[in-house]
Amino acid sequence: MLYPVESEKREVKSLSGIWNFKLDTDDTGEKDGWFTKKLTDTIPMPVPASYNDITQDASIRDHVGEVWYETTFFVPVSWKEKKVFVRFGSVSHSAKVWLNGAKVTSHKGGFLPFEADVSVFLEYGEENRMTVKVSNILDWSSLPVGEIKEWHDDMHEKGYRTQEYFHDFFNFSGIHRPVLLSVVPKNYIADISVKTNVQNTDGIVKYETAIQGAFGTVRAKLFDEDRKVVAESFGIKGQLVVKNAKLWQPGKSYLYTLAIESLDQKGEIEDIYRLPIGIRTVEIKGKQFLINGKPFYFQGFGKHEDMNIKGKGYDDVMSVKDFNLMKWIGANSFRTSHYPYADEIMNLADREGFIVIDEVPAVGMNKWNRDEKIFSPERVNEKTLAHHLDTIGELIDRDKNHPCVVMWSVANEPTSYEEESAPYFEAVAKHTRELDDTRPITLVNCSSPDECKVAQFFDVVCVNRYFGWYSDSGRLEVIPIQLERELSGWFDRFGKPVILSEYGADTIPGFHSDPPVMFTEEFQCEFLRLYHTVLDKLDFVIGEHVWNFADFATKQGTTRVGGNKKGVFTRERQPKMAAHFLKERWNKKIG
Ligand code: BDP
Repeated sequence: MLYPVESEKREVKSLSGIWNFKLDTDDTGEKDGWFTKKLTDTIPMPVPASYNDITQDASIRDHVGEVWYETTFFVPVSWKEKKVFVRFGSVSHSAKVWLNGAKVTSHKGGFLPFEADVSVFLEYGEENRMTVKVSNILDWSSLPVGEIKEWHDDMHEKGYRTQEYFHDFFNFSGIHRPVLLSVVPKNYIADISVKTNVQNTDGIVKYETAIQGAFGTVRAKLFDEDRKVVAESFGIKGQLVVKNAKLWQPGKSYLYTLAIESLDQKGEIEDIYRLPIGIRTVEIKGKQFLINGKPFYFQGFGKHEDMNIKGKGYDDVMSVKDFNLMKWIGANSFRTSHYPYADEIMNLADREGFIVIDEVPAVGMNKWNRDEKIFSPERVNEKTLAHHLDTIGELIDRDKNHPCVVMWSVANEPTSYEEESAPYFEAVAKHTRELDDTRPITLVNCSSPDECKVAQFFDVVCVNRYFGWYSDSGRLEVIPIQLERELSGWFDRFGKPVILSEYGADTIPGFHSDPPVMFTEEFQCEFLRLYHTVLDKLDFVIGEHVWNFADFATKQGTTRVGGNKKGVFTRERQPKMAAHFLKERWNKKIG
C-alpha cells in the first residue's frame, strides 16, 4: 500500500480537523440509520486523536462499544477526471465508513491503514458528508485480544459491561491517524515493492510495480539526494544498479528517491509516484545481527504511541520530539511495542536512520492470573489466527519498503509454553516468511527457555525480563545471577542471538533513596546498571531495549499509579535520572 503523497499527477487533501462526534450508548445507531443524514446532538471532536481524554465526561473516556464521527468537505469538479481514495491511517479498533449515506468500506484492526475508492460516491463541486462508525471492542478474534464481561449480579446495574483486556496500555479509541483524500489519475500506480542488495560497492535495487488500468510502459528512475539520476530502467519490474552506492546506515540515513512513472501508449506520463528508499542489507550470521555486513547492537527502547490529552492520536510535534530525545540519549533503535506505529513515524525513522523492530498488535495472549488455557477453542483460536495472518499481511504490505524496518515481531508475550501455541506460531512464522524473505523474524517471549515451544520458528530470541521487580521485588542483588542464567538458557537451547527486549522499573520522578528502594530514581539507575553488567559479558546478546521510553497510560488498577511509570522520560518527555545514566552508556557505545 502506497502512502498518499503529492506529485505533479497526484493530490492529497487532509480531512484532519474538528469533526462531529456522538456516543452510541446501546450500539443501535447503524440500525437506526444514523449514516443516512446529518448526525444530531453531536459534540466537537478533533481528528486525529483518541476521544477518551478530550472531554470532562468519564462515560466517554470509559465507553465500551460504538461511537460516531462525521465531517463534511468539498471536492472540485476537476476531480471527476480522476480517482479519489479516502485513506484512514488507523481507526481503533474497527470502522465502517459511509459517504453521503452510501457504505464505502469497513475495516477491522486498530493500528493499520485502510483505504477505499470513493470516486463514485462523491458529489463533485458540492458538499460531501462522511460518517464513520467506530467500535473499540476487543474480543478473542481481534488484536489485541480482549473480552467483554457482562456483569449479571446484584452488585452492578442491569446491562453493566466492561471491556477486559490483558495488555498494559490504555484502550485508547477513535480515529487515531490522519484521514486523507488521495487523488490519482484514472490509470494509476497502485503499488511499488522494493528489495535492495549490495554487491561489492554497487547497490542493487529490485523493484516491482502494480498498475491499475491501461498503460503503455513503466519507467523507473533513481535519484540521489542531490536529485541526480543514478540509474534508470523500463518495465513493471526490473533492477537498478547504483555504482558506488551510498548505503542507508544506522544513524546515518541516505535516501534515494525511486520515481516510478507509468506511461500511456503515446509515451506520455500518466502517473508518477516518488518513493524514498534506502539501500541496505540485513542478515543474521551465527551470533550476530548484520546490517550492511557489520554487526549491529540494538540499544534503545520499547515505546508507545501515547501522550497527554491526545492519547494515541498522531502528532507531528510529539513524533519529532521523541526522535530528538532518542538521538540525545544515544539510542539507535526501537520496537513498535505493541502495535504498528503511524506511517509518519516510520517515515521519520527512515529519514533519521533509526532501526525498527516492527510489531503487530498480538498482545494480551497471556494469563494475567487466570488459569485457563489461552491457545484453545474458547480464546486464541482459528479465528484469531486468521486475523493475525491478515494483520501481518497488512503490516508487511504497508512497511515492506522501509529501510528502517529490519525485523518483524509477530507477538508480545504469548503463553508460548502451551503446546497449542506451537502450531499457531509455526503458521504465523511461515506466513511472515512467505510474505517477506528479506527480513528476520522474532517473537517477544516471556516464557522460560526450558518451556518455550516456539522460539525455534524464529531467527532472534527477544525476551522480556523483570528480575528484581515483579519477582524478588526490590532485591537488586538477584539480578546478575538470574539474568545470566536466563539469557544463557535461551542461547544454549536455541543457539540464536538474543535481545533483551524489555527490562525496567517503575520510577516516580523526584523520589529518591540511598540505598535505593523501588520507585526511586536511584533504584531505576542501579537496576539498569546491574542488567548491563550481564549484557556486556554475553557475546550472543545483540541488544538492549529498556522498558519504556516514556511513562504511559494504562487502565486503572492497584499496581498502576497514574499509569505505567517505567519511562526513562516522563509522559511529558522530561528526563528522569536514568536518562542521564543511559545517555552516558549509549553515547559511548555508539561512538
Ligand atoms: C511486560 C509487557 C509490557 C508491560 C510491562 C510492565 O510486555 O507491555 O507494560 O511488562 O509490566 O510484560 O511494565
